[in-house]
Amino acid sequence: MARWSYPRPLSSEITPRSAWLSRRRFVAAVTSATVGGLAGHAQADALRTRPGPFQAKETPTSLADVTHYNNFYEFGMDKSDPSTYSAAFRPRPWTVTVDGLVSRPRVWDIDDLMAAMPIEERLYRMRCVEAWSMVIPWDGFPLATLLRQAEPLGNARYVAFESVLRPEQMPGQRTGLDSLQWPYVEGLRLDEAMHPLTLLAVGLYGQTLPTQNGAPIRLVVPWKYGFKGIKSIVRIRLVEKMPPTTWNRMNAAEYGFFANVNPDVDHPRWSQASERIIGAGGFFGGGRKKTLMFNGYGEQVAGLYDNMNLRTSY
Ligand SMILES: Nc1nc2c(c(=O)[nH]1)N[C@H]1C(S)=C(S)[C@@H](COP(=O)(O)O)O[C@H]1N2
Ligand SMILES: [Mo]
Repeated sequence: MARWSYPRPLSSEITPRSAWLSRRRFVAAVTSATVGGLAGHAQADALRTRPGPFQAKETPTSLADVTHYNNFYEFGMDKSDPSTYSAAFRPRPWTVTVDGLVSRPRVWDIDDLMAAMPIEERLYRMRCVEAWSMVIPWDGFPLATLLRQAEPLGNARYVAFESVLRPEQMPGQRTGLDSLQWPYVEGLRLDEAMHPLTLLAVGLYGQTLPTQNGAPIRLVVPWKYGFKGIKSIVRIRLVEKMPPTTWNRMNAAEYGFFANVNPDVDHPRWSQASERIIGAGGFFGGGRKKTLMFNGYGEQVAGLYDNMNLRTSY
């Protein structure tokens, strides 16, 4: 990976949480020129958001960790690769196609989409399948709002998502990660997709999404392992059959379609009973906690799985 020669972001571009908190008080008044380039890369602009429901109680992970400890294999396999190698990625112009089993298919320009949707800020816990976690203030809108506009047909049962395929800007798509079969794809059952917790994020910490976090638009499903949160989405398709998903296709024994956070069902190679909290307390003690069923969102989502055996449907 070292042969890629993208510029590294300067540490001066990284804003600590304290600066974010004070900035939030006047964020509506500042121009994008003032806040441009805060986290990650050039496209960051202030977003107009309003506080949404579902606020986690935990302290948010620092903006530096949220933007420098990432999984985004299109930009490499190490946690630092996405922030390093995504600088040349251009999330404009961009369209998101909503089609398949709907009455009103549409190709949305991303800016029209962001203007049409009410953007809320929601502090969500995120749990990666690799047994670490963060708490991230996402800015986005419910996926349900977009799907309702498309008017799903009666035979639509699942939603299939597709990431952008752009090897000229995504070095990981040019290397030997063949088994992933680009583009990255993901899916949800329609009732999961319509759940009010399921978010399409267009920003975090009050600014447009940094490239390494999935600019310009990505999925966030907080009761599922992080790999369900597909980044840089170009297509959302309503379908009848359960769609293929990237990690399940690569290794079905290790990564299921549902991928609900579940401390009682271990990954074949490690325990899911606890998680390392990124940015808290280092490796010795302090920075771990017990993992909660559905990542702590059981009250909201357990009913979706009443008739399912979550040991076999993992
Ligand atoms: N297109 C795409 N989306 C992706 C991934 C990826 O490699 N490619 N990685 C997933 C995984 S494994 C995780 S944990 C989250 C990480 O999101 P973050 O870097 O914003 O924390 O993105 C998910 N979405
Ligand atoms: Mo992950």
